[in-house]
Amino acid sequence: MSNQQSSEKLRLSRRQLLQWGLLGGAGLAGSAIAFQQWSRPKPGLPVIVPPLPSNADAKEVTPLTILRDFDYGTVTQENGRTVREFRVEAQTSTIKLDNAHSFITWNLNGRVPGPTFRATEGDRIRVIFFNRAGHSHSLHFHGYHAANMDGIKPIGNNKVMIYEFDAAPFGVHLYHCHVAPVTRHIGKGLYGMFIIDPPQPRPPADEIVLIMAGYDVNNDQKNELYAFNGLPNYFMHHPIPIQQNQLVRLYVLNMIEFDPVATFHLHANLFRVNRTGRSLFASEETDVITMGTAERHILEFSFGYPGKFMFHPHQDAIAEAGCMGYFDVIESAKT
Ligand SMILES: [Cu+2]
Repeated sequence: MSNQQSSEKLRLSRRQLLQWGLLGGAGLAGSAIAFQQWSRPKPGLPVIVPPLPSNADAKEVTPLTILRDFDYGTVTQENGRTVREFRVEAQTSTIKLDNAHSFITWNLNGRVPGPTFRATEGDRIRVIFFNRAGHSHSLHFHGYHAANMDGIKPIGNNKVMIYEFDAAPFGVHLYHCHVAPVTRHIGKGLYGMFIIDPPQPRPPADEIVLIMAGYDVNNDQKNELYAFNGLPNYFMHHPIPIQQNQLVRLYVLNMIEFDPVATFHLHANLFRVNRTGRSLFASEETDVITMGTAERHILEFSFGYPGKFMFHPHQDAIAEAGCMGYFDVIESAKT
């Protein structure tokens, strides 16, 4: 092989590696390289998002509709930069957790979890927070912001607060009420996810939000019921349709109070873990990841086999009390 051929080969492989996102990610181990390579979607193929089951009413907010519902706010340009304005209202409302339990929630815009706010790093975020819940509440965002925007000051009933800050750093974040006792304010539903996309978007994928939470239904500082996206056992009876061989990007958040940790486990597969979404690359591959309260990650996977596959925390007592669901992998047509 001539020197020219050899350098061309090297250049091509460098280009290919760059394409796969493997150069510049310092410290990636050999095994990381192997699964990074495998995880890339085939270029040019559209992302297939199977429709939700026909019985899901588009107007009704359910754990299924929350999955892929991203609130990008009202976008304006101010002095040459993108401003995203979110108008939200703290409310008090009752939801039916199961046949035996109605539960009074404190929530945003009538839903538990609250809206999934989404922005790109560097956008200006303006959250106009109306408190009509009957109690003092606040919105505390994770991420960078000034002290007076930290959301620890209670906002009284019928008061308004405007939280404003730059969206940074990119990653998967969260917000929640920070009024004491925080266990109670979060446990009653005042929390949600806040996704900040990197300036260069992640590759196309079917993007899904799953938030784990617990319900202390008798005020004994313990959870009696647990849920993904607000309702116990919902995804057991309404499996999440995903497409075979489709890259799924799961944004997962643990908002369970009282229990120190919960894991997330996926059946018959492994997922690539991007901790807090703070990288463009995954750092490990596993099928169970341990998450303390407020920890959140991006988990990427695709299913090679069609059929129904469970996901749940491997604290099986938590899973059996409602934090349990299925993916329904729809078979792709053979090409
Ligand atoms: Cu609160």
